[in-house]
Amino acid sequence: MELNKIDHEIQRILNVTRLSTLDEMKNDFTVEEKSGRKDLVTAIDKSNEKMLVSVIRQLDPEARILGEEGFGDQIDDMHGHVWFVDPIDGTMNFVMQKNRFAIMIALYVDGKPQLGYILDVMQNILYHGGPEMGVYARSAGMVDRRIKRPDNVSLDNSLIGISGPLLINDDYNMKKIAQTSRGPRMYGSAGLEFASVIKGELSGYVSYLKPWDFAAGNVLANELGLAVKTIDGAPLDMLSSNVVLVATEQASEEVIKLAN
Ligand code: 2AM
Ligand code: CA
Ligand code: CA
Ligand code: CA
Repeated sequence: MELNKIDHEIQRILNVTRLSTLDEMKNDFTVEEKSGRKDLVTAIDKSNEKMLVSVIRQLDPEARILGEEGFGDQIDDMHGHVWFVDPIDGTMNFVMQKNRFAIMIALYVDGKPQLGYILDVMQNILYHGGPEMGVYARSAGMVDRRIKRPDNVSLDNSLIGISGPLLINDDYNMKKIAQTSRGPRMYGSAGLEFASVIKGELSGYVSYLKPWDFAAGNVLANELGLAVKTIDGAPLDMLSSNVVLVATEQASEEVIKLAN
């Protein structure tokens, strides 16, 4: 199937998944601890992932799918069509706030970013795009609005997103990085923090993340000329955990210098 037809179908299924999420949220749903009380999964994470995986398989017979909750495939290399699915990004926010969470999908072909989607469920804003296509945000009932490349702002003139654990533990000199900025921000959804960097609300975002947390944001950030690297300044490994930094060129250089 052509890329733009796949794109259209993914946008459609994201909306279906959003509606079923809103519906299931009205009733009680199971919440389980994964590694502990700060790491949760709900029945809705699981049902979303099952639905998205089954639709992607129908759309793209070549698909190999890496999903957080394990309903996809075991993936050891980036050959061919590799999809990433995060059925609810910000599960803690979802459980505690019923707000500030996203559904994310990304497609890479032979390791190259192709399509990325971050759906802010409660605001009903879809961030999407890919190489040579541009990056767009679409609010409910509106047309796509093109997102332009954010200004190359410096750390001292901007806000920076830093994940809770990194800042609390002062890993990689994060307190100093926060002090150098105009202030740290902490949203609890990697997808929505990537979206804030893409919109130019934050000069950067840094967090320890898994592939499904950064795959979609990486597609969109790349297309807008933002730097996406590990905190050491190395390229991301798409198949393992990374301390990810997405930032303007200027802020990226400054953060990497302060962190190492
Ligand atoms: P998740 O909700 O899909 O698990 C803040 O917790 C952000 O970091 C969320 O986007 C969350 O994604 C992600 N994250 C990555 N690893 C995490 C972990 N071990 N515990 C909690 N959140 C994690
Ligand atoms: Ca999780
Ligand atoms: Ca996530
Ligand atoms: Ca998740």
